[in-house]
Formats: sequence, C-alpha cells, structure tokens
Amino acid sequence: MPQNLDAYWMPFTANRQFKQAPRLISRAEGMHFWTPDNRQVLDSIAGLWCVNAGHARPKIVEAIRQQASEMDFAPPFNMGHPKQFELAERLVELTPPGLDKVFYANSGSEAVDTALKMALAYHRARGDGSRTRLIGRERGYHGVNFGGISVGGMVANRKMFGTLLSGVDHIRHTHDPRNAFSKGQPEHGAELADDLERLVALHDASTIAAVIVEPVAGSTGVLVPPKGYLERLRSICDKHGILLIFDEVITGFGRLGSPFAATHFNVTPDLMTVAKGLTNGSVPMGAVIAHQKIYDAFMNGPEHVIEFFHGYTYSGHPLACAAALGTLDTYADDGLLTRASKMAATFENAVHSLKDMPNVIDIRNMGLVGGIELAPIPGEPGKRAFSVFLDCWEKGLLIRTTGDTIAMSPPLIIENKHIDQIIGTVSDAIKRAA
Ligand code: PXG
Repeated sequence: MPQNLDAYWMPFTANRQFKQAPRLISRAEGMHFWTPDNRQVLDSIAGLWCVNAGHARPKIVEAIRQQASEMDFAPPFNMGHPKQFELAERLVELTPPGLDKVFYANSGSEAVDTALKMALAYHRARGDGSRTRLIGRERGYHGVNFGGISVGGMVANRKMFGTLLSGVDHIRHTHDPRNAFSKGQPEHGAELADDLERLVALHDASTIAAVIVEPVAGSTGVLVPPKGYLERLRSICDKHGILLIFDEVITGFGRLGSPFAATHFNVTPDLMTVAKGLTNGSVPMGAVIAHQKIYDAFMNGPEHVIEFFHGYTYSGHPLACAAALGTLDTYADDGLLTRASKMAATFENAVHSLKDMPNVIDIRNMGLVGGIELAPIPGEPGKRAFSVFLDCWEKGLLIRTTGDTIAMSPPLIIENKHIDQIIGTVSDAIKRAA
C-alpha cells in the first residue's frame, strides 16, 4: 500500500471520498483483479470497456516485452516503422469496405478530435470550406478534449469549461421511456434521426461538415439505437453531403458480437474512431479509420507538402503497435470478435432477470453490454447506484455506474459462471440499496 495518497489528483473520481476509503487494485489476470492484500475481484467492465480479451494475455504481454527491448521509440513524422504499416493493414481487413486508411492517436479523446479535424479539412480540401459545423447528439460521450466535449452531450463534462467550440449543434438523444425493458434494439424511435433534418433546415446543409454519434451510447448509460435509426441517419447524411462519424471507442473490437458496430448494424460511416479494445487496454492507443475518399481528397497538392497538419509525438508508438498486433492475434486465436454474439442471449436473459428488483426502472442490452437503470434517491442523483457499486466491491465484484445506471461490459472471454456471479452479487446489492 502507498504511504500517502495526497499528491495524486485522480481523474473522474471524488478524490476526498476515495482517499478516506481507498480502493486499490494491483494485479490482474483473465476475468479478475486482485487487491494488494490479495482479495480477488471479478471484473464486469473489462477494466473500463477496454480489456476485451481479459487481462494479461500472453501474446500481448510478450509483444510489448519484445518491442520494448527492440525499439523503444520511433519518430512518427517523416519516419515509419514496420509495425505501424502492418497494424494498419490488419485493421482495414476488419473494417467495412471503403474504410481503408488508419491514422493513429493515443486515446479515444484524441481519436475524436482527430476525426473532427479531418472532417473539417476534408471539406475544405474539396473546395467546400463553408461546411464548418459539427453536429453531436444529446447525451453523447466523445472523450474530454475540447472537440469531444463540444460535440458531446453530457452536461457535467461541459458546463465548467466555457464556451467550447463554436458552430456546434446537437440532435436529440434516443432514449424513450416507451422502450423500457427492450431486449436489444428498441422498436420506437427511428424517426429521431429526422432531428438532423431540423438542424439542416435551421443551419442549411452547406454549413454542416459532419455528424458524430456513438452507435450504442456507453457512458451515458447504455442507449441502444432504435431499429432503423442508424440507417436513417446514414441516408440523411448522404442526402445532404454530411460526413457520418461513428465513435466506436466502446463498440469496436467485438463488444456487440461483430468486429465493429458498423459491421454489426451494416451501416458504414465515413470515419470511425477506435481506442480501448484496440490494444486490449494494455498500452494507450486510439485511431481514426477513414474512408478512402477522405484520404484521397487530401492527396491533391504538391507532393512534397504535408497534406494534413496534425499528429502526435506518440502516433503509432512502437509499444502500442506491438500491443495492438498481439491483441488482434489474441482476438483471432479465441474468436473473440464474434464471441459476444454467442453469449448475447445468455447475457440478455441474465440482465433482464433483474427486472423485478426494487427500484429497477429500465434494463437495456446488446451483445455483451448491459445497462440497469435504477430510480434515483429523490434529491440525490447517482447515490443509489454508487451504493450498489460500493456494495459489489465489498463482495468481490467491480461494476461501473454512470448516474443511476449500472453499466456492464465484461471481457468477451466471460463464461456462464461469471455471469451468474455478477447477477447474484448485483441483485443482492440492489436489494440492500432499496
Ligand atoms: N468516445 C467514446 C464513445 C468513449 O466511450 C472516449 C471517446 C474517450 O476515450 P479516452 O481513451 O480518451 O478516455 C470514450 C471513453 C464510462 C467511461 O464510465 C467511458 C469512457 C471513459 C470514461 C468512463 O462509461 N469512454
């Protein structure tokens, strides 16, 4: 145990509360974490929606170890190293046809800001530079950088930070209480995509560069797209020449039962952001996967001139590339990019078995994602779910709560016995939180 917890300012954490009763984890393997005093904790959230293959997978560990000794760093500008190219090729084999160009970042937040910049620069490169507006969606989460919080729609992440980017607007979120306790995609709400037509009528399509959405919204509490919604959004974007960006930071790499949400729903965006499961959470990495037409639009100036003035010191870092290659091998070895589809029915029945527990007001699910929404304690939003979180932690289960929704996103290697343990522990905790 560390002697002093004072110096570390923790992210997205109630620091004072944590430091009074710290929760430390110091080892991980497979489906589990262990505390410094060797208590085993089942991981129902894949770390933070990222450790899709489970913890400490040998091929990933070995790839990182090997790369660290072979070459620690390579300058990313004007130089390349083999694994950057190899990884990009492996990624575009998994993405829908057309999404053929990979640009590296170091997190989901950086991938999002990169994609937004690409969208703006794409239109300008084509001589359509009046398309400067970016459209997000209410309740969206796209990381914490200025672009991401501007198009994002979670008020706590926005309100403290001034005026954000200008020229941003939002379409309505897709949560509709009529859909409560839907299994998989809800019936009602495809027409919510038409809200984009409202913004087109207000701003004119000629001013709109791109729309960004999470295919399944995670951080806001698991909102599954209504049937037909993503297809409709795609067709409205096409009609008006607006780029569609899927933020697949959570949905990418098998979470829904297909490699990506785009493949799962059979709706192809123009740009896709990924992170998290790209390296199984082992080394920070994000990426934008762009349609060939976007890349091509940049490739028309003099050949000695940089086409896109953007990039990070750590874009395509050797350790991250090695980790990602080890991750893709592990996913392939174990069939993990489609395993969630095999486990989905069992997982769905399990989470929906909590329907009659006290204060459960909605349950939403898709693939290996589940959201269990609790009625807030009047005047104290978030407190009931957080007490469930603390209770589960005491009983050896790590869950994640956002507002009063419990979000589950277990490693894709999950077995039935783990599902039983999760549901049993959560159900007892919900009873105690009544
Ligand atoms: N886009 C989406 C859709 C995300 O879910 C990001 C971007 C940002 O990624 P980075 O790597 O910059 O954090 C995310 C991150 C939660 C939770 O509790 C989810 C995320 C981050 C923190 C908490 O659901 N997702």
